[in-house]
Amino acid sequence: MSLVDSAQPSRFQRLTSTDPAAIGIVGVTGPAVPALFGTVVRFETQNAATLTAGSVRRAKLTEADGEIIDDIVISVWRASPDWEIWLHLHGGPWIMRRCCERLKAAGYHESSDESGEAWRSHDALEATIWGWLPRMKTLEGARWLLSQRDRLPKLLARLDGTSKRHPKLAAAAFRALRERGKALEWYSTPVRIALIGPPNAGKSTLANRLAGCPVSLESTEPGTTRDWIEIPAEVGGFPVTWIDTAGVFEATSSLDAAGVEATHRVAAKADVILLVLDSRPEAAAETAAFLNSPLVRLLGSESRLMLVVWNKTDAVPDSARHRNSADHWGLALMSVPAEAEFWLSGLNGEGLDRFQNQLMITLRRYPRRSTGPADFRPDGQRG
Ligand SMILES: Nc1nc2c(ncn2[C@@H]2O[C@H](COP(=O)(O)OP(=O)(O)O)[C@@H](O)[C@H]2O)c(=O)[nH]1
Ligand SMILES: [Mg+2]
Repeated sequence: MSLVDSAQPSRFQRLTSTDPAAIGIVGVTGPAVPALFGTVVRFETQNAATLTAGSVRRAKLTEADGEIIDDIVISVWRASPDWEIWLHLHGGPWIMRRCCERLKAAGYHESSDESGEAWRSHDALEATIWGWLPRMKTLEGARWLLSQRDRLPKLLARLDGTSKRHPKLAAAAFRALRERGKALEWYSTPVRIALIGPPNAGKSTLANRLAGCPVSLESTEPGTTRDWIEIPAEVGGFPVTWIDTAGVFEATSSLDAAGVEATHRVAAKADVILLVLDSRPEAAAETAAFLNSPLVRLLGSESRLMLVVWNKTDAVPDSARHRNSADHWGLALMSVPAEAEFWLSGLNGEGLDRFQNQLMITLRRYPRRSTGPADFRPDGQRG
């Protein structure tokens, strides 16, 4: 369906309502669309010349002075010379209004076509999918979401066709539907994984390796990390935030004590706890002290999902490995599921692939930890 109206070549229209929704889409059309790039809309790396029909790009919606109004996604329905693009905003009346003001200042007219007929027809499913797109934190998530345009109707048709005659098939289809809701959350909300352990266990080295670049200071000096550091990354296409923390030990100085205290706070807010332990026999005393610390006892008593990494395997002879396992440490590690124990070396990367491959499989078996009622919207989605 054509949008082009040669009498009013540069137009935009709000394609979603302006209620305080979490998403908003503004369609923009006209030959002058490229003039918006670099002024109203800025790309980090691409330039407009690389945009073709079907392109989807992250960008910033900006003020004239470059100040960022919103992180957005742009989808290109038609490119040069007769452009049609959609700006996918993080909804909210203020961002929507500011976007429209910026477009007006750039010489665009707001289309008053209430029926929306001049615009590309879009069904409710498609609109919802486009609306969710900016929330996807990884490319894999975006691909998965877009694939639902074809897959979801097929699933619904299966449900419709089988529900009466084949209750078992219908139940499976319902389960598949529910899984999609969960996948949406996993792709849009990074799971927060706190690396917690005694000083010198190799938390910072591991965090840097998982991030793929040095972010955290590593050193043989215990107590190098006193604050915590959040590192956004992805594992198997899912967004995660690794949180490197200060080592937990019986602190004597007030600065060290503040570091341990900060680790307690981080642990309380993390979705998952990754206990990083030094598997070398000479570290056994520190490991024992850490596992008996008030923090680990508290986490154990809360039945928090804990994963264990036995680190520094490169420095442990094979024969000594069996001595370290959650079983061996008994009560302290009772809430560690068997498949959530990993042996690896943050230093040379041994065992890291297996850890990353297994991690999300393990995590998805368990409900995500609620961080309190305030984080949940009435529809059950996380805010
Ligand atoms: N052999 C060996 N040494 C490691 C490994 N990971 C870390 N280290 C060393 O252990 C020391 C402490 O590492 P760091 O990451 O700062 O520990 P953190 O205090 O737990 O953050 C450093 O000298 C690291 O080089 C590992 O997998 N194997
Ligand atoms: Mg550290």
